[in-house]
Order: sequence, then structure tokens, then C-alpha cells
Amino acid sequence: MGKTAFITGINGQDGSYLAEFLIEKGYTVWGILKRNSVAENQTYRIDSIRNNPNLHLSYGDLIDLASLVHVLQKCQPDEIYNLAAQSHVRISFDQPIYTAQVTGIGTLNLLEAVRLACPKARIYQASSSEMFGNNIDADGYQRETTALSPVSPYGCAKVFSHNICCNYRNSYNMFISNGILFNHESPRRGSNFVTNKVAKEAAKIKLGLSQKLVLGNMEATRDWGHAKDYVRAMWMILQHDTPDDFVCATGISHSVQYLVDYVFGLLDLDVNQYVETDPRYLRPEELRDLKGDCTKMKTALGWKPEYTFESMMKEMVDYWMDFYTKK
Ligand code: NAP
Ligand code: F7E
Repeated sequence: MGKTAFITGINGQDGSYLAEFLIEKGYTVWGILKRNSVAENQTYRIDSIRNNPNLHLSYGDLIDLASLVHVLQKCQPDEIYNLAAQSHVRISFDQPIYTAQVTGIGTLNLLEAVRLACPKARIYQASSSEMFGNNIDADGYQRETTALSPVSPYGCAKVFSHNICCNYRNSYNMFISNGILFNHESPRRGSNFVTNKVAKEAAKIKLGLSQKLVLGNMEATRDWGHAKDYVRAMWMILQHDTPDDFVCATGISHSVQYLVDYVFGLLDLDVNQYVETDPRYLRPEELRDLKGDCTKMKTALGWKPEYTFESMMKEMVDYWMDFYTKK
């Protein structure tokens, strides 16, 4: 019999790719959806598997412990992927308490629900490079041993989740692994994150549907990989014989300015004519540079990415060109 997986955040960028990946592998997949007053768009990222008999969706919320216990008792998963979060760093400054409740305490709710309903299940926790803040090792990289020093409410909430997962792993002998993932993107990325904002607006400008792209910090650098490569890493982390923490990254970083130049270059557009900056997109405290060393992932699990920054950005630009051409 195939395995059963439970995914929180199943309709998000990563959750949707992971659900497709696991169904393809023969898993039965359960996921929770937050109640939303508009039902139509909520599952658009999982449209391709919406009617698959091996997909089961129910309403649930990370801040509602009872909803987690009920669904876990029903599905009795072998593997649990905790991907749900208020995941936008700048918005976490607008909604710090909500972010702490969902992205921090929500994880603790899930761990307690697992202890009550299915203590033998393996758990993947979506930790983040945002937890490092501005700490960088002397060689310019962040890795599993780099100290955590978050600079946003989101980063602080993720540190809490990361630490409570280590604590439950050690205290209760649970199989819990943290994947410390660096930025990962795709056409399914929310369009208020910088890669997809740039790809979408550049396509609109190219097609005469917009005149300006307005951004914040152009100097920040990020290590951007593709979400499809990273959900494969999540699965590999849970197949390992022991629970552990792994950094997942490409090891290559670019500035936001480079990202803009690259995307506008793909469409033969003049950056100086169309791109402006506005302080409203700055954060009260900035995380300047991220570049990950994933030697441990590569050595212990044999993971390597299939996409490059260039092939990923091309896919995103093509997606939006196609989207607005057909409209
Ligand atoms: P995303 O697209 O923002 O997806 C977040 C998901 O969480 C959505 O399905 C959302 O549902 C759900 N959600 C939000 N609040 C919830 C709640 N209270 N209860 C239940 N579900 C809730 O994020 P992503 O990019 O896929 O990232 C997946 C996870 O990895 C997140 O935990 C994120 O913080 C973490 N992470 C992401 C990156 C990255 O670069 N993408 C890097 C490191 C770590 P609705 O859409 O219906 O609100
Ligand atoms: O910003 C700069 C911004 O919002 C990237 C999340 O998935 O990765 C993500 O967090 C950089 C930052 O991602 C705009 O200041 C400039 O330096 O795309 P982002 P993020 O904050 O790095 C981590 C690993 C996560 O875990 C998070 O969940 O781009 N930037 N101008 C801008 N960013 C945005 N959003 N919008 C701008 O206009």
C-alpha cells in the first residue's frame, strides 16, 4: 500500500508542487485549507490534481488545534509537511502578532496535535534562511552551523518553530526534520514577492499594459532556486534514516538590481525608462545578503537542483507573457 502524506499550506506555492510530486509517487495526500470568503480562487494552484481520488482536502487552520487533531486522527499520515505560514517578510512587520501566532505557535499546535493523534509520523518543518538575519560565515555563506539572528517578525517566528521542532525531536523521540530553505520561486510564487513581481510587471510593460515597475531595496542579494527542486529536497529529507536539519540552496546569489536587469534584458526593455524605487517597499530592518552552502544536503541525500536562476526566470517571464497575451 502507498504512503499517506498530510500537507499544511497545500494550496501555496510549495504545497501545490509537493502535492503533485507525492501523488505522482503513489501517495495519498491530505491537506487543509483555511476558510476564505471567496472559494473560487483558493485552489487554483492545485487545479491539475483537484479531482484526483488520492487527494483529500478539508478545512483547517494552524491556529485551531482541534481542526488539526480531527484531520490527523482521520488520515493517520506517514509523513507530515508543515508548509503553512504567513510567509511574507515585509507584511510580518504590519502583522507581527498574527505572524507569530500562525508561523510560530501554529507549528507548536501541529506538534501537539501529532503527539495526540499520530506520534509516529515523520514531520518536515519549513524553516527559512530568513532565520540567519545578517549573520554570514567568514567565507560568505550561511550553513546549518551559522548562528540564528533574525531581523523580522517572520524570521523570529520561524526561529521559534525551528527550535521547538528540535526540542520535540529530542524530548519525545519524534522524527522531526527542519529544512532550512533559501528563497525559491516559480510562476506559482505570490506576485508580491520580488521575483514574480518583476517578471509579471516586465511582461505587462512589454505588452503595453503597464508603464512602471516600483521596487524597494535594489542592493539586497538573495540565493534564488526553483520551488520544484526544493519540494523534491523536502521529500528527500523525510526519507533519510534519521531526523536532522538541512540547508537547501543553490550557492549562487544575485542582487535585486541584477534580477531586474536580467528580466528586462530578456524582453529587450530599458530598465532606466521603466523602473523606480519607493521607500514604501523597504523593511524597518533589512536582511542584506543570503547565500547558502548546502554541502550537507548534497553529500547526505544526493540532492542537486535541475533549474538555474536563468532557466527559472525565463519560465516565469514566459508564464506572464502567455497569461497576458491570452487575456
Ligand atoms: P505561500 O505560497 O505563502 O503558502 C503559504 C500557505 O500557508 C498557503 O497555502 C496559505 O493558505 C497557508 N496558510 C496561511 N496561514 C494559514 C493558517 N493559519 N492555517 C493554515 N494554512 C495557512 O508560501 P510558500 O512559498 O509555498 O512557502 C511554504 C513554506 O516554506 C512557508 O512556511 C514559508 O514560510 C516557508 N519558506 C518559504 C521559502 C520561499 O522562498 N518560498 C523559503 C523558506 C521557507 P492561503 O493561501 O489560503 O492563505
Ligand atoms: O524579497 C527586496 C526585499 O519578498 C527579496 C519568503 O519566501 O524568502 C522570502 O523572503 C528581496 C528583499 O523575499 C521589493 O527587500 C526590493 O531584500 O521576494 P522577497 P524575502 O523577503 O527574501 C525567505 C527565505 C522566506 O522564508 C520568506 O517566506 O527583494 N525587494 N523591492 C522587494 N521585495 C518585495 N517583496 N517587493 C519589492 O517591491
